[in-house]
Amino acid sequence: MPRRPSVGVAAGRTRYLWRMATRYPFVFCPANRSAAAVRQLIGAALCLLQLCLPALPVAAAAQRAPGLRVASTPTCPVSPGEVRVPGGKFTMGMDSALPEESPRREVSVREFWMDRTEVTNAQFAAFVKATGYRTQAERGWAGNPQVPKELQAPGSVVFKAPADPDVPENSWWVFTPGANWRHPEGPGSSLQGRLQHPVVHVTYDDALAYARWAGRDLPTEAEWERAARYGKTPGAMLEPPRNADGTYAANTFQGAFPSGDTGKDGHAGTSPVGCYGADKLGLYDLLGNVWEWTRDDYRITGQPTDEPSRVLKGGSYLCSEHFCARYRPAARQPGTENLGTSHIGFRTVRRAR
Ligand SMILES: [Ca+2]
Repeated sequence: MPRRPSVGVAAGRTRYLWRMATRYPFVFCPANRSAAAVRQLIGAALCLLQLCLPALPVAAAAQRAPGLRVASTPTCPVSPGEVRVPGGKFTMGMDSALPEESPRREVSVREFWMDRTEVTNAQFAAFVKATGYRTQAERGWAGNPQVPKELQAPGSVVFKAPADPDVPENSWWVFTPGANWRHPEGPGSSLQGRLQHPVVHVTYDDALAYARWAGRDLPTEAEWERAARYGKTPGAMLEPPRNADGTYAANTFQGAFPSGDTGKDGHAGTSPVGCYGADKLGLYDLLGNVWEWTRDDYRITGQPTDEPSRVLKGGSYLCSEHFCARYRPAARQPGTENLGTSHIGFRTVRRAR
């Protein structure tokens, strides 16, 4: 049985995370589409184990974590704004990859305009300055009947890569009091050097509030996948994102997951938006960097749905070829609506009236 913490906020938060993890076992967990079933089961078990550890002192540890190093390049040459995504019929989903991507089916979307990049910390700061908005992680969960009182303190879930490879693989994700978009690794961390990185630790409602303020919306899953598939070859639907010359086309994870992010693609942890070149539509970072919220409810056949979840798309800087591998257009996973993490962000869309 997983070890249970004994006291305080950490214990309560752990129960909440445990409930989500057992319901949506891949919310925080990597999966290897090419691994044997037994390896997937072991991986899932380790993920569940790590969610049962108490919160740890974070700031100093996070600064040591290879996966959380601040990128050395503060900005990349990209303009803000939007690009037009043509409407039409297209094939969505896959039958030859992960089960949740099936069935492969033909759908159609109307034309829309999508943010060229993920919403950055600078853009989110402008929204907060204009509106005084406080995110869920800053407010906490007081009064939410779904969250036990002892774990309603403000905070968020932070990926903490073990600096020492001998550290047991059971502390990758830690609920961190005080973590939020301003303090991505918790107290002691800041946005210094990261204003052009995608905002993280935002819930679905936080993202939607920003979109509404901007006069826009979050994409549906079909819209997001239409954009991500546009102009790509069938082979690109299964392979890691690469340019024609073999260089990296997205910010993903290289090395031994979870402790050995080498940053071979130029960045360990999140990167400034726009560092990996635009796709055929002119969009950046649809794959990799951070997962992106969509409007669609996430349904899991045969599992309870009392923890509202939305579809996340695109994978993140934590997706490697050996774990996760969800840096593909059809890949998807659930995100619990009222909980952000250090690898979930968003971008917005505008539709014709
Ligand atoms: Ca990377």
